Amino acid sequence: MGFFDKIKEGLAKTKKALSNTLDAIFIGGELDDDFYEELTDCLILADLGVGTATRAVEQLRQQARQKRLQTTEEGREELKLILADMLAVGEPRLQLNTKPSVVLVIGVNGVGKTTTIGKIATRLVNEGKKVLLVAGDTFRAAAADQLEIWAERSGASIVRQHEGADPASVVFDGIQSAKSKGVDVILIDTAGRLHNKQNLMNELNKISRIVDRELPGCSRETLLVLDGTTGQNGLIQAKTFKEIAGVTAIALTKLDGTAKGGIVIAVANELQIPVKFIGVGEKAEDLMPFEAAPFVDALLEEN
Ligand SMILES: Nc1nc2c(ncn2[C@@H]2O[C@H](COP(=O)(O)OP(=O)(O)O)[C@@H](O)[C@H]2O)c(=O)[nH]1
Ligand SMILES: [Mg+2]
Repeated sequence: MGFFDKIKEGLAKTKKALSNTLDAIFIGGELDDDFYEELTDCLILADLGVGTATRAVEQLRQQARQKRLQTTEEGREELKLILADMLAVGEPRLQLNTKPSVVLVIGVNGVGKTTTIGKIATRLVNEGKKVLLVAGDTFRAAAADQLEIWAERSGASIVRQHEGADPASVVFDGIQSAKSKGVDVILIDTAGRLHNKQNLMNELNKISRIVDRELPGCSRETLLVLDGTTGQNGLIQAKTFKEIAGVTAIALTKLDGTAKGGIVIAVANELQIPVKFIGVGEKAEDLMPFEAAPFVDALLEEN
């Protein structure tokens, strides 16, 4: 299945929720106040959020005036460009330029961190990279067991310790192992106990210091995983993580399970952090490197 079709499938619920309204708005009308008003409502319905939806429609009004657009069909094409532009913040791909590189994966419990790590590992191994998973979620033994299954499935190696171990110490072990085995990418899983913000911040800072000390100058990404089904709540979570951890990339999971796929645009636009992956299912192949233009095409195309 091609990229575009897979996005469409992943966005099926969103598209179903939007399709009647979108087609009613876009087919055969004029770019008048009613159109802009209905469009704003429709984008809010898709979970762009009031701020982002209003901004997008305001830009569309301006462009329509400047470019003398006449029809709603032209409006649709212009809106695609505007939304794609809103999504274009920062580097679209993980920057993994050193050997090893490090991806620290953070986010609250249940959003899909471990699964996303497994999926990314699968991709990287398929690209011929040597990948090591670090079981930094030591809160429950089951967390490391789950990561171990993904290691086996993907062909990555894993470093884990006992339940309750200091995550920074697991990371330290992981880095030593990576150095001795010539690993290309280290993916670090963490526990996301956001209800204890200070603890979480201390834990992530400690991990960060170990990485700095043991791998000075390495390429590193802090990937925040957000559950797409939590909509605007996820955005609030994201702001907190941005504050405590210096997030460089976002993975939005479970887009297959929500009618509110527009959250992707809200997240990128409000946080000014690039969405680098979207999750559209539970299997290894259900993670897509994010691409703005086809995403927006799929969202807004005629049904
Ligand atoms: N439908 C769907 N389920 C997902 C996706 N990503 C993760 N999940 C499921 O979400 C649940 C929690 O995932 P997990 O990786 O354990 O979350 P963690 O606590 O953040 O590590 C699991 O049942 C996953 O299979 C996705 O993109 N789509
Ligand atoms: Mg987990």
